[in-house]
Amino acid sequence: MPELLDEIKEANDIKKIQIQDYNKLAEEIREFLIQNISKTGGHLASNLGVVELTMALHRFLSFPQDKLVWDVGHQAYTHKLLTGRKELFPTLRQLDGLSGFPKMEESCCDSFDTGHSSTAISAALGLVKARDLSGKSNKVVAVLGDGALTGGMAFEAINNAGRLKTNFIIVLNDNNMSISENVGGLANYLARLRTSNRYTGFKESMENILGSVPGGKGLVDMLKRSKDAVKYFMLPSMFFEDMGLTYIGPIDGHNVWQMLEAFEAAARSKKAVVVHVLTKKGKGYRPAERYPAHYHGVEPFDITSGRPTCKEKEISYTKVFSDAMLRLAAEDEKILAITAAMPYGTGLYDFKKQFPDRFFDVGIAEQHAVTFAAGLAMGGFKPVVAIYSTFLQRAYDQIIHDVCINNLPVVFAIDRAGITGRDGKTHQGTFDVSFLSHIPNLTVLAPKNRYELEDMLQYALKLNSPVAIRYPKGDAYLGLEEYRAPLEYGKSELLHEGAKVAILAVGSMVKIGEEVAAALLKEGERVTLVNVRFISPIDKDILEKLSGSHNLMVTLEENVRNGGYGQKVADYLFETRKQDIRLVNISVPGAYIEHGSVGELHKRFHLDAEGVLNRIKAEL
Ligand SMILES: Cc1ncc(C[n+]2csc(CCOP(=O)(O)OP(=O)(O)O)c2C)c(N)n1
Repeated sequence: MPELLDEIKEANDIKKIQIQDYNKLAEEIREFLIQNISKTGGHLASNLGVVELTMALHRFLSFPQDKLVWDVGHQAYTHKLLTGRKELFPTLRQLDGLSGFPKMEESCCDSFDTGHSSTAISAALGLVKARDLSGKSNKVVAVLGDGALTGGMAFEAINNAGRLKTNFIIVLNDNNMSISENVGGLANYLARLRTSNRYTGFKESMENILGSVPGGKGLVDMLKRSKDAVKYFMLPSMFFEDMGLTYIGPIDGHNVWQMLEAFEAAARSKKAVVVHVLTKKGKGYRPAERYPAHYHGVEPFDITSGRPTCKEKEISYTKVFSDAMLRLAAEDEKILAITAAMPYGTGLYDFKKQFPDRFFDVGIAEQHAVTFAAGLAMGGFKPVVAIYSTFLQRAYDQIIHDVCINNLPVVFAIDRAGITGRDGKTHQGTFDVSFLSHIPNLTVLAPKNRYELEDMLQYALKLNSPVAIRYPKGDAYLGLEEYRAPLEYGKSELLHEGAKVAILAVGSMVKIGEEVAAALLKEGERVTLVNVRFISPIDKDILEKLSGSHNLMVTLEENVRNGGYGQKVADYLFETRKQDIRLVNISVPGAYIEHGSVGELHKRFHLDAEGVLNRIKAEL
């Protein structure tokens, strides 16, 4: 039974616990997290790593007046525990339950809703300026990981923070990992900083020694001011300091006492201060310590074996993409693969192993990934950029300005398109049709099943212009295998020909359309079913044909209505003066969709077969 944790009923209660009991409290928190996440699933390794860091921050700050901004926000479980949300943990990431990310609606101690990476310094810097402008004196702290620091926005914010003349604390939680290994020059730089304890020790002892001898103080000051090659005893912390920030570290991120000292020192500064803490991802659960990437985000699992408790998955779209990439790349050495820090999630890990020279993990840098791909394509290669729908939002301008204006053969493999489930509103992929399908030169495709994803990837790589293929999270649909007509540019696929009602389904919704068509057939209604295939350009010929013989058209898509496929059909009917045809647009509501399982959310928004069937029947 957790004893100390039970004493924490609301924010700031941690201050009532003796600091010498903090190790026991940390143990209780870890046990609680492991027990709970093993049942609900969630972000395990990152949360286990920041237990002491969060405790130290909660000892140091006063909520809700002080502001704490978590980058990404996947590591805020201990923060939730320490702000009175313990009882809600059994509902973590469940429909209408506790969110897996910071959420202001849940608690006044959450300062910013987050989910995407590398935003914390910018958001917190805004809070600092707002504080100063309104004459307040509360503390503001941003916490970001070494992975998040590879995102361009973090650098943009540091560039601005360097000019600050008031206090702002940035905690760099360095666990030497993004989801997978952290990449690039920055990872190397942090590795040098991490091993610089002896430099810190050396710096301090030099200061002490020199400071204690006559005239030594002046020498220390002179050395500190010196811009010469020795640069303050060759400390590798120069990057932050040269940018105008103060650097403190590296500090043991599992030692609350040391962190508190560092935070107190940082709070005295009239500048932005980076406190560099070193933590172990997965700490306290052996499998997560050994395989932090694997245990970054988990399904419910058995604590003893570490294995998932849910049933074996069928083959996912991600796996279909992964295998197709291997096959196609073996035949064409021009094919390259790019990920923004998600080699596992996007299914490119096998590609990395098989073709290491043709694989690029650019860090959490979606914008750079896209323009980098444009350069590769300009240089004669065929890059495939695999990015989740939600994270591709970042690269809207790069898609237009760098890829599509130059009409370059870059393929966007857009995984997690549509409703993605438990990560909630920051992670749903329900906008990509809207933000991609109006871009000139860009072809936008959605496969109905696993076979079509394979065909579309092969087709896209031959097209010699930009192509986006969107496919959903989870098991690939294996039905309709017999319908495998070759892809023809701009043409949809007619699956069943009926009368009166035509269902036009996009990608993942073809499966639902098929179920609905079968149910209606049982009731004596033979409907037409179209697999849209091309979201852009749309197939006007099929719309023309169907409008001559049907009086109800139903579009199905996992995207918001605005800017979706259904609106393109509406526009076509309007332009061609076919207003006598009734059009029903079934899509995702134009709101931010909270967490829950994909199935539950489909049901809630009437995107399951039953919901669609009822809607059509109501129209009939
Ligand atoms: C823009 C964006 N791209 C990708 C992701 C997916 N993602 C979530 S956490 C994470 C790694 C973050 O690493 P780090 O900041 O070091 O935190 P850690 O999990 O190691 O604590 C990534 C890539 C994201 N949340 N946002």
